[in-house]
Amino acid sequence: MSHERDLDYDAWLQETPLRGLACPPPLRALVVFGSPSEPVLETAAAEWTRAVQAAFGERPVRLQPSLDAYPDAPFVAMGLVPELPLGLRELAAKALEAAVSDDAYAIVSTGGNIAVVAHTPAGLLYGAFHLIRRLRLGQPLHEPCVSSPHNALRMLDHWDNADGTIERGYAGQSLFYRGGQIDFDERRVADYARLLASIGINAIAINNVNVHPIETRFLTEAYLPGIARLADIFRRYGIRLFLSINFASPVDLGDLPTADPLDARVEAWWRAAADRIYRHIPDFGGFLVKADSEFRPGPFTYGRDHKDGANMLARALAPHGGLVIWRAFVYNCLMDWRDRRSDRARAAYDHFVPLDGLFLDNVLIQIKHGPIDFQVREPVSPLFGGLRSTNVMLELQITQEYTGQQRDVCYLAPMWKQVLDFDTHARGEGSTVAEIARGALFGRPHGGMAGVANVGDSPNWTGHSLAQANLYAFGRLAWDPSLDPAEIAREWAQLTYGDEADVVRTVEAILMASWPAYEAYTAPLGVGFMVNPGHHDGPNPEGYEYSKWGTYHYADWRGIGVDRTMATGTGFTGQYHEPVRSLYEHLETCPDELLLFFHHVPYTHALHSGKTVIQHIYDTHFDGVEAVAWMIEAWRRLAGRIDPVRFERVLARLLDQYDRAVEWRDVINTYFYRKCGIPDDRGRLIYP
Ligand code: GCV
Repeated sequence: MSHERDLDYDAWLQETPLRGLACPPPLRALVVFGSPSEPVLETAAAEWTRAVQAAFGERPVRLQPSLDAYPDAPFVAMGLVPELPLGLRELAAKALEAAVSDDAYAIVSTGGNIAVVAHTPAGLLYGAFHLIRRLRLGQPLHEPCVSSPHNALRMLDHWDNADGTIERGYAGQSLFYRGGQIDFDERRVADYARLLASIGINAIAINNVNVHPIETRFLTEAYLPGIARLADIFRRYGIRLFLSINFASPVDLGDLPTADPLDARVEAWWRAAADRIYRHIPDFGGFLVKADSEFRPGPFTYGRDHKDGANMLARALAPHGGLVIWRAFVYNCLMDWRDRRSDRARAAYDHFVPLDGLFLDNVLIQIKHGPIDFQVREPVSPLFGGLRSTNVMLELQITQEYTGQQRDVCYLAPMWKQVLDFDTHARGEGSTVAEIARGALFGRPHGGMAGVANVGDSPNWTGHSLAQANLYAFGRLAWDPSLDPAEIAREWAQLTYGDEADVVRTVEAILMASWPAYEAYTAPLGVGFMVNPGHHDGPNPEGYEYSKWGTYHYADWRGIGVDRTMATGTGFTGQYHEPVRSLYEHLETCPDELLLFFHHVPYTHALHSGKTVIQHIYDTHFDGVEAVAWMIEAWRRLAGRIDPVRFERVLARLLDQYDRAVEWRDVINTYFYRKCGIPDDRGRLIYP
């Protein structure tokens, strides 16, 4: 694919010349201190060289490193600390003194030279991308800085299937598979890996957590050579490969009559499987496991629990340094809507808190950010702060399953930021999800963040071009959760569309308006799940109301919402620490945006905003459509200032979004009007 044809392919690593700028002298030369046979270090040098050449049309001269003398001409250096010449080595060691992570880097400036320094090749790669970002953003290149990732694991979970489809994928087919085979375009996968490395991603699970018969065979000699070729590509960009596994593999592959985790034959089987994988992929990351969840097999079949299952796999991987990432998305998906006492929101906590402290040190429990399932608004899962002696990881959904399916723009960073900043009070004030997920709050050896990937083989990776911002923001927040989502949006807009101030401001404004808009025209006040069953797109207020999935809102002619209080409801609020528990327990203090998640109230209930629930519903649904109309107008004003291909692609999506928002507005408003018969106090058209 040629770059002229589709600039979206380069995403935030655009290669357009930086017009009007002469190449600053140090950028004309590059000197690398480190073993030339180290592939990640070579990637760092190659990326920097490529970026300078693209920006100025000049390829930096590669100078030979010397431990005794600096080159005469000014230069950019990239080097591993022990390999640096003495003066620079001391400077680098000092700069990196406080940085605990192997992935940390520093930029130091010596005379007119700029040096990117790190303890590891991966650190250098992240440093190189930082310098590239500065170059494209027009920031001072010499400014000293040191950066260390907040999370050790910064991971993408692909829900790709071997047949080439992607579960909840909205951007084409898999980049890795076709027709049941490992089948990929090497160049494309490498381009993907560099996008990921540029935002600090260092781990990738390449197959769906729902593991089907073909992917079950990924552990065998039939598939491992192909998987190893993928691992080779990602390795060059500092990314370790993980596989999702089927807990029943020993049975499904026909080797054993049981998958009981306490059966010695089963343990030996997994040990052999791990040994085999590591023969092909020496730096294999480990297993991602969905067990006893949504009909996936797991230890429950044998009367065992999650700890038995996870620890058995952990013992198999431990000799190789591998990890087990065990998902907490476990609930009864055969519920009865008639039973008002049972509550899916409680499930993860009820399953896992009794096992706290019993998991081995190379197990992490991966927790979805909310207690239900990636809705446009949910409270934070109380499992954060509930587990104290277990490694945990935060799972976010970059792919927009419930947030517009990459047909609607919905920039998710502001939502993620609220999750990361949420104070669980598990150890008093300041016990944020960000500190828990990284492992710091409870002094855990492992932690991190995983995002369910939103890419496929579509030419612009993500279907909706603006959905690239979500992938970008995920990586940036996983590296540094203190970043401001608006700043990330601005940065992304400038890197992607160039530095015309008006373009950057407008794209930022559209992105920042998009999550509130999506929430406004879809499900109100934290109630969630008013979508069509199965594909989860579009309005269907009772799509799941009488189903087995446990996602009910209990709307009747008087009111709506789920009573999850301890006083009169399911007791879910009791899973939080004080003062969060009381905040949610009481109607008077429960935040408006989560009201219907925690309480069942009449339509005439007055919110803190002063509006009644029903008037809030009507108003937000009209406002949400207006917000989309505003986005279209704002985007249209950028005509001629963004290349036509990218401009038209986004415009088409926004126009489609308008129709979808109207559909949501009318279905939801009519639904509630029919339920309660209360008219809109502003007399707008609500279909009877
Ligand atoms: C991969 C939701 C999604 C499923 C997904 C599941 C999970 O239920 O709709 O597609 O399965 O979550 O996270 O395991």
